[in-house]
Amino acid sequence: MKVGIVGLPNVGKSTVFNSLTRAGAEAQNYPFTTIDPNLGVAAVPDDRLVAVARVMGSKRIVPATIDFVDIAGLVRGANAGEGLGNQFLGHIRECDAIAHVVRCFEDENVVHVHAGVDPEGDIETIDTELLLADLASVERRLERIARAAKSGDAKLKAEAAELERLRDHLSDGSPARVYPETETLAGAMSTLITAKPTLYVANVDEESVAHGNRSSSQVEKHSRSEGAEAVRICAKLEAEVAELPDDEAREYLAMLGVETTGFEEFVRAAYRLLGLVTFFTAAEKEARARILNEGSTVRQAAGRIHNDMERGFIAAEVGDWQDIVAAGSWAKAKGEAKVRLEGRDYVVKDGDTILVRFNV
Ligand SMILES: Nc1nc2c(ncn2[C@@H]2O[C@H](COP(=O)(O)OP(=O)(O)OP(=O)(O)O)[C@@H](O)[C@H]2O)c(=O)[nH]1
Ligand SMILES: [Mg+2]
Repeated sequence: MKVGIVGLPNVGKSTVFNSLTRAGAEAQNYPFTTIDPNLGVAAVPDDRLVAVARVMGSKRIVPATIDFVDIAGLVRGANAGEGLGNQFLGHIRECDAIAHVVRCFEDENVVHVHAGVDPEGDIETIDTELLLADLASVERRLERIARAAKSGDAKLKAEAAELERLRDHLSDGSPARVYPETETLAGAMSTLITAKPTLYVANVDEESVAHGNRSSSQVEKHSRSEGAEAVRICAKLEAEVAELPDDEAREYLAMLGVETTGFEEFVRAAYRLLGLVTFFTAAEKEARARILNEGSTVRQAAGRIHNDMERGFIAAEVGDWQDIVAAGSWAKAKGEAKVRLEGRDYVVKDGDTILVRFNV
């Protein structure tokens, strides 16, 4: 899974990126600190995996990961070449989801590129730029397809007609994600930024992490109106916490009245937004968590582990992580009938621990 971080310049995108990936990207108090995109990987924190690894005697723990890309800030007029962000939107087109960072913290020392802290206005500015970028991309594709369709190819003609409708839809100011899905447009849609699920990140002050503030409420309201997800984090605090050992981090957060790190919230929201589940595999060598689309079968899950396992799939032993941990070992869980043998069409549930039987 890959998430692209967007937002105005100087709102804390790189700080958020650092808090998620511990990648140490440059975050400074001036717009356009980020020029070349930062790429980083975040390990998904999961206490369940640690517990499973312990009872399975696994030597190594390999968490699920999420890739992040942090690009230059977008400004009003980006589509017409203003600022820098527009050049890097290609990186966002490859992503599965967008994290839209919105400034919700007051700090007179940190320059705001437009009028001042104004979440609604900021979101609209970014949305407009993303929409215009998509519109330009659809127009380019339409031109290409329409030219090719002159050969009389029925499929190309159909796509050209659909693209015209999509262009009009975007021109009216509606994002691609609310355009009805069609097979003809699948290719075009996969590259459109406004077609991607969006997670708003309200970047608040330390004091507002626990209960939010007026600005973060606006972001939450906006996100609800779109059926999107919103999380509240203090990026600056998170970036500091990310540098601490786990137990110290929790203690520090507890002092501020926060139970989980913003990153944990972020991951949970991303899972809800994208409809994801986690499953575990565990043996002596390693215990591993993997991300899967909700509704996937155990055979598809096997394919995430290895292609051969999907091809030669016979059956899978499946147990809920909690039952395995309570039993104390895989063998004991089996003895207590907590491990079931499932066929290829079994739909994997969040927290399943899976042992695949397959033919090579
Ligand atoms: N007070 C406060 N300052 C913050 C917070 N988050 C980020 N900042 C500061 O805001 C400034 C900009 O942060 P960056 O992470 O570089 O912002 P950016 O969005 O990546 O900026 P560009 O790359 O220039 O577009 C830095 O000085 C940060 O320390 C926060 O939650 N509170
Ligand atoms: Mg930056």
